[in-house]
Amino acid sequence: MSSSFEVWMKEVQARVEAALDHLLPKASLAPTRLHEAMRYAALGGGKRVRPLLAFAAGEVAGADVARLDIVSAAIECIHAYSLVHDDMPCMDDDVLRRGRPTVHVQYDEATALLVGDSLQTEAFQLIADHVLADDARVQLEMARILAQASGSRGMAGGQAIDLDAVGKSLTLPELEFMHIHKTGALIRASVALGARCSGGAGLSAAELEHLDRYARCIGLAFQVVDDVLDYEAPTESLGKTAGKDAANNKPTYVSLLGLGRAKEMARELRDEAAAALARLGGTGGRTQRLAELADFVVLRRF
Ligand code: GRG
Repeated sequence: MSSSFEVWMKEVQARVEAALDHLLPKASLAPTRLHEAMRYAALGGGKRVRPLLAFAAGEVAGADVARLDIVSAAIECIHAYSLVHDDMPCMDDDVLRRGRPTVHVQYDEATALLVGDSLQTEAFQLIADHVLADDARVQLEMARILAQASGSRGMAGGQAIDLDAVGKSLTLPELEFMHIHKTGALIRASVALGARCSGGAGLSAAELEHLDRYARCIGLAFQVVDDVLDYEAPTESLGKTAGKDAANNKPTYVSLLGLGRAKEMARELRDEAAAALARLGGTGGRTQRLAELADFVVLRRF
C-alpha cells in the first residue's frame, strides 16, 4: 500500500465519518434512544470500503466531493442497516461487530430492528434531499440503482438465499449467485453512484460499462477474501466473531474450493478488475485509486 493511498484512504474515511455525524439525526433529538442507537451503528468504525469505491469512481468522473459525501453517507446507512439486521438473533445471532457489542446487545432487539429500518429510509431521504447530479433523471436513476441493490433483487435477496443455504451444499455457480446479490450488489452500486456524481454530460455508456465490470469483479473478490479471513484470521483482528461460517455449516469459497484455490480466485478477480480499468483508459491517472483499492480488497487482513 503506497503512502499516498494510505493518506487518501484516511482522508476519505474522515470525510465520511464527518458527513454521517453531520447528516444523521442528533442523539438529543426525540426519540433519543433510537437516534443514539442509529449513530452507534453507523459512526466510529468500519473500513468504509464502499465510500472509498464511490470516491475513487467519482475521481474518474471528475465528481464534486460534496456530492460524494452525501452518496457515501447514503451507502453507509444501507450497509450499517444490513449489518445490524444480520447480527440479530433471527439471522446470524452475533454479539460482536467492529470490535464492539452488536446493536441488539448494546440496546435491545426491537431497537435494533428499528435502527435498521430507519437507516435504510435515511439513505433514500439523503438522496432526495440533496442535488447529486446536474440532470434530475440521473439523480432518479441513482435512487433506483441504490434501491435495486439493497432490496430483494440485490442484498436482501442474497441474504434470503444465504439463510436458506445453511447446512446445504451449494454448487460454485449457486454460491456465486448468492454473493453477487448479498455482498456484490451494494459494492457495484457504490461505484455506479460515485460515477454518476459528475456535472455536465458525465461518463459515456462505454466508460460506465467498464467501471461496472470492475465493480462486479471487486464485489466478488471482496466476498472470497471475507470467506478466507473468516477461516484464517483471529477474532481480535476482524472485530467480529471469526470461524462463524464453519460453525454455522455455511457453504463458502474456502469450503468449496479449498484455501489455496480461494486465494488464487481472489487474485484472478483483482487482475480482471485491473483489465477493466485498462480498457477504461490507462493504468495510472484517473483510475489509480480504483486500482489501489482492488489491491486493498484482495490483500486486506481485516
Ligand atoms: C440483513 C438485508 C440484510 C442483509 C445482510 C451484508 C450482509 C447482508 C450481511 C453481513 C454478513 C457478512 C459478514 C457478509 C459478508 C461480507 C460483508 C458485507 C462484510 C461486512 O462488510 P465490511 O467488511 O464491514 O465492509 P465494515 O465493518 O468494514 O464496514
